[in-house]
Amino acid sequence: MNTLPALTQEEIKFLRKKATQIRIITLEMIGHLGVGHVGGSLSIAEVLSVLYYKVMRIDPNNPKWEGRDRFVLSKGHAGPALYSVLADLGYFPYEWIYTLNKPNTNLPSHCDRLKTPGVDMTAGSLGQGLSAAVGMALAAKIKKSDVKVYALIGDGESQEGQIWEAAMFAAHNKLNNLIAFTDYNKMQIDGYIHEVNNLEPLSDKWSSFNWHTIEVDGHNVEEIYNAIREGLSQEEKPTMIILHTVKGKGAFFSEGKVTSHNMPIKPEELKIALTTLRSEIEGDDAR
Ligand SMILES: Cc1ncc(C[n+]2csc(CCOP(=O)(O)OP(=O)(O)O)c2C)c(N)n1
Ligand SMILES: [Mg+2]
Repeated sequence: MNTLPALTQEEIKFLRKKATQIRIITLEMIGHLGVGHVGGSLSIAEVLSVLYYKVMRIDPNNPKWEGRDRFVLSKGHAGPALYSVLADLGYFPYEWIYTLNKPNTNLPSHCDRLKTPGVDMTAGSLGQGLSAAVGMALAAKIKKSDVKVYALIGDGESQEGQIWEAAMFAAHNKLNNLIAFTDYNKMQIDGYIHEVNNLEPLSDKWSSFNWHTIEVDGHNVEEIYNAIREGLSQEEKPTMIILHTVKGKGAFFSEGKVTSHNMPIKPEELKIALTTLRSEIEGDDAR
């Protein structure tokens, strides 16, 4: 059943601000290291904001709580965006962000559930995370638990065959406790999706695999939230929410650029980008 109330204007403002904060922390983290997966991290700030600050049942003080909702970042190279949220929520000391991908770090470039408190699934080998999420959702059904499972895949990742095997199995098992998102930023590591291996018609594909499918502006927190509400009210089907996004969103050196996939950040560029994002937050507060 749909148990989420509609968002208030205050909540919308709060979630937008959190998305900007996620971008700030992500850039600080990658900027401190000097290089990283900027593009695919910045494109998912809004969906992470909605999930972690409004939708998911979680307890940052108890990351292994059996009754928590699960989140699988199947496109595990976007780890820095997830770490930003987890750091902000206090899953681990904030200073850890300055250890990203360094020797002996707890924040590796790609997500590792054995290293980072709050990370529910190890990922990085594209195509596998959705299968793990399907297994988690099936396990919850078998245990008659009300745990919900959320999974985020990339559009380039959707070119992996394993995604479609997982899609078929989730629908077969009527996993209405599973909500997945596609970060449809139209780019992968080697270039534009439609040039490498076209996914269209993507929405029709998911529908024909028997998923409830919704397309939204992936940078609009209200649209994302309402799509999740719709997904949670499904009685028979898993839900795929296709997020139309812009790779590298929010920083002048990365926004809309294929080169943002894994890029260096110069200190002077970082400074300018952070100033712009911080002024957005102040502007938002003034509205
Ligand atoms: C199985 C597998 N093949 C190749 C790679 C190398 N790889 C890392 S990221 C990436 C592109 C992913 O594109 P997409 O899913 O669109 O990610 P995003 O645009 O969100 O960064 C590739 C091919 C990988 N990690 N796993
Ligand atoms: Mg992509």
